[in-house]
Amino acid sequence: MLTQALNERTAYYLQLEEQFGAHNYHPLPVVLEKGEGVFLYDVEGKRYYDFLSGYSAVNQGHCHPQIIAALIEQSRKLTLTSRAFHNNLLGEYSKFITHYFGYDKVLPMNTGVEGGETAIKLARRWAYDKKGIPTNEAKIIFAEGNFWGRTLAAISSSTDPSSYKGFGPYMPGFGLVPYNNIAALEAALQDTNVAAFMVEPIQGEAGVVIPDEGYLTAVRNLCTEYNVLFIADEIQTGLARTGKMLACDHENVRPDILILGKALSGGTMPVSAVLCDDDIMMNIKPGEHGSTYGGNPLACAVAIAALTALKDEQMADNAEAMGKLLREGLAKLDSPFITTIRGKGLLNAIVIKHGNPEASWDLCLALKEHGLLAKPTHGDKIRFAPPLIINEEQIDECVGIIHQSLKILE
Ligand code: IF1
Repeated sequence: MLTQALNERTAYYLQLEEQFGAHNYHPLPVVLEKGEGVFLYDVEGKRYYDFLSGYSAVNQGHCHPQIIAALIEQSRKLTLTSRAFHNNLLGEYSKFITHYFGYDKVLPMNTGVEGGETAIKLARRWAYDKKGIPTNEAKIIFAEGNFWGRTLAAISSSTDPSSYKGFGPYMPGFGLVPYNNIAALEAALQDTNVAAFMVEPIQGEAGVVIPDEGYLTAVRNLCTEYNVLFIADEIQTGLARTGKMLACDHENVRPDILILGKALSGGTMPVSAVLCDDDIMMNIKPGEHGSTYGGNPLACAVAIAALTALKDEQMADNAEAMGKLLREGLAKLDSPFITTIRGKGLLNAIVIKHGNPEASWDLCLALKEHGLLAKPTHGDKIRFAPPLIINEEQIDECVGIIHQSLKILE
């Protein structure tokens, strides 16, 4: 275990969190106070490349000028009306985002997990009202290794004990199939009570697991064949992260229900959205679903700015190009400690092999010392997911930082 003397200010903030906050996270010992574009700054004034991007919420870069401008301007005018009344932004935003992604309707929520909950409620309702599944018999199938949040429903579909263990009883009506396994999905769809298959086009939390080419196409075809809804959780993979606006665009497939979150607000506030066509959306009637903050005018203004920035600055194309450069640069390092380099666009992960089980944590501490922030997951994996505005020169510098930091493992 690498130990370092902590600066006084850093130690002060760590101690506050330690004493007064729940211990439900294990962050790197760095205290950030400022962000700008691809950079973060700590309370000691040190600058870092951000290779996490708020788990892909900050695709547009920290404090993106147009997003912040929209946030400030709208926050001076009107922030929340509740859905008891109309506001002059919800309609404009609904038109904007449905045209942007090509769906009839949007249902606005806040966090990603609420987007998932909403999609599942829509699927269940569709199953009863349209597909004719007997009341309370609808099943939702998920892929093993899925992650869609921390609510009781979300952990009920989880195969990760650290997510679900000790929080039962669990939500009934959920089933699992292995990820990237079409035969297993087809077998599960033989059950006529299946309403939907909910899946991430690339599994994020599982360690950036990319399915075989053709998987999403096959999922689409099977769902159509068996009259089952295809729900794509693009909360992490969507919004240009993987080199296309949606990860489903890599195979030109259109999910029946699309869930977005994270970068929909460019990291400024929780904004999520569920998109689908009328046949699914119109089964939910007034009073049957919603949230106090969902569709608030501040969120609407911010989301329009966040989506506009993605297209105006061609962030999908940049993610595609910079992702290739990053993976090529990492491969050229030819490190004996990196067994795998994988990813699409700027959603990447490396797998570390080392005798010391703390190796990836130690590597992240070394990266921090050299000015790059990344976080280990599942022990041996490190995600490399910088904001999508990173340029070639910066990628080169970051590969250099990674090269230098790997020496700690020798
Ligand atoms: C945490 C990882 C990322 C998600 C997908 C829904 C949600 C998420 C595909 C829920 C959230 C998070 C939450 C964050 C860690 C994180 C994560 F490390 F688990 F794998 F992003 F990579 N669908 N992902 O990835 O969205 O309700 O959180 O807004 O600390 O739990 P949320």
